[in-house]
Amino acid sequence: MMRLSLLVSLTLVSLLTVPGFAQVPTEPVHLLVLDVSQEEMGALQIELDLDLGAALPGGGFEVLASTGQREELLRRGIPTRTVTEDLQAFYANRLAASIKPDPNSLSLGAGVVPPFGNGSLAGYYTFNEVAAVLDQLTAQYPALMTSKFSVGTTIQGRTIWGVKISDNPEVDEGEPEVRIDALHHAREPQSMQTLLWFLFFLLENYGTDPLATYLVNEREIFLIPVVNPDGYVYNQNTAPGGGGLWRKNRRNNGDGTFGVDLNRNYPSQWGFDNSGSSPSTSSEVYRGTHPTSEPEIAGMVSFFAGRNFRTALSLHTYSDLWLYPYGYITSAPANQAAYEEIGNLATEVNQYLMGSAGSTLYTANGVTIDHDHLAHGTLSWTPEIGGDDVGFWPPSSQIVPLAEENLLALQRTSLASGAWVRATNITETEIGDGDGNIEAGETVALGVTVRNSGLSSAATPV
Ligand code: 0X9
Ligand code: CA
Ligand code: ZN
Ligand code: CA
Repeated sequence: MMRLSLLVSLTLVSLLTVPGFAQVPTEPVHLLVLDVSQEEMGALQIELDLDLGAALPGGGFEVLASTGQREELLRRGIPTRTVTEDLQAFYANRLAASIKPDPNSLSLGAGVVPPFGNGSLAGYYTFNEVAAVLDQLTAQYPALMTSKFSVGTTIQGRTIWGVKISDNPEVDEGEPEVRIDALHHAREPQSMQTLLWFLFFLLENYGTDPLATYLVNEREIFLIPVVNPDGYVYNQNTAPGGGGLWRKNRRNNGDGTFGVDLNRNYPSQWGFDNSGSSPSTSSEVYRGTHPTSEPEIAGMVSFFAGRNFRTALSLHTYSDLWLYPYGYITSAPANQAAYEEIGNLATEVNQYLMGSAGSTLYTANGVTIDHDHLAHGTLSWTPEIGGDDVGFWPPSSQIVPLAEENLLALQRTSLASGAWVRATNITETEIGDGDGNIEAGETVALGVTVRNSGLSSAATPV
């Protein structure tokens, strides 16, 4: 009996080894909670090459660790609790049991193939499906959206696609520019789904919804749904049912290890210190050999330099956070008040915790938000979409709700790239007998206070 089950599992293992993918992860990783301070976490991350998943709202950190790393943590007496054994298998099983949204009841994205939330990667779009969806949308809405264009080419030769949404999309009309990107980290597909949900909102509601119409007419919205195609396709191939945990790109580091963390490779403050960013090739936060060493980031950096983004979002998952600069140190920039004002308005629906990245999460250098801020003065946030209940691969049934809870935030961040005049207070003064009722023939004076929460000036009268 024992022998038979051993044989069966050996056969399964060899069936699961996909030819042509030498890097199929053999060692399972587990999800642990470490009850440590931010400083201890920073040190452990670098010392033990720990893979940080999330910061917990009540304190402590979720980390992804191999069996060997877990043993080392326990040996050192670090307060360690295992939440999930073999996280990739857990995600894959949960996805297999989850129900995809019914295309007939989708409020957005029902008309494309495959419909939103019905991608072939457990509901998530594959890299090729993202490109196919962009092509379908350009064909359907040529007056509102450009054809997909290249922002750069990856090490494996894939194109990083961008699109621009605006009226007269092929013309640079000088309208305020905003950028939203997603999937720097290959295991964070909900970032890409959230970005595309906003794209569907703009296109499908243009001409009927006043906000969609205004944003398309008065802004130039640049979207880059997959910054790390090589890493994402690696997850597709190694975990076709979803749940792949690869994070970095797929650079061959030449020493048996693969990958550079694309959110450590930006040139601003690159390698400032070894907190949250590592010079070690095997680290999940390996920053590369030099600033902008990765073609993905070289493409992003030159794209930013050629545009004038006033606001930007670089979407990640997960932890329910809304992070602004600085990332590389714990202090905040001089224009923190503007970050707070726009960030507070953005998070009104999702209620994500907002703060500077270095103080709220952990310090890390060479990150997107710091490059936006330091090199271009772009007001830039890194949202961490979703709670620790959903993790990196939320159930397929959560793809729409998580995208929807962030829709207002993407809309408002886009509004803020230009003038954004909002009524903040309305007063009524009855000119009459003062009894609080407007009797026939009486007049009420309305006083409206408006505030420009955006980044450009507006003409008066408003
Ligand atoms: O570590 C990251 O790159 C981001 N978190 S994730 O879990 N998606 O990997 C956060 C980056 C925010 N910036 C800093 N913390 N400095
Ligand atoms: Ca335009
Ligand atoms: Zn991330
Ligand atoms: Ca004025």
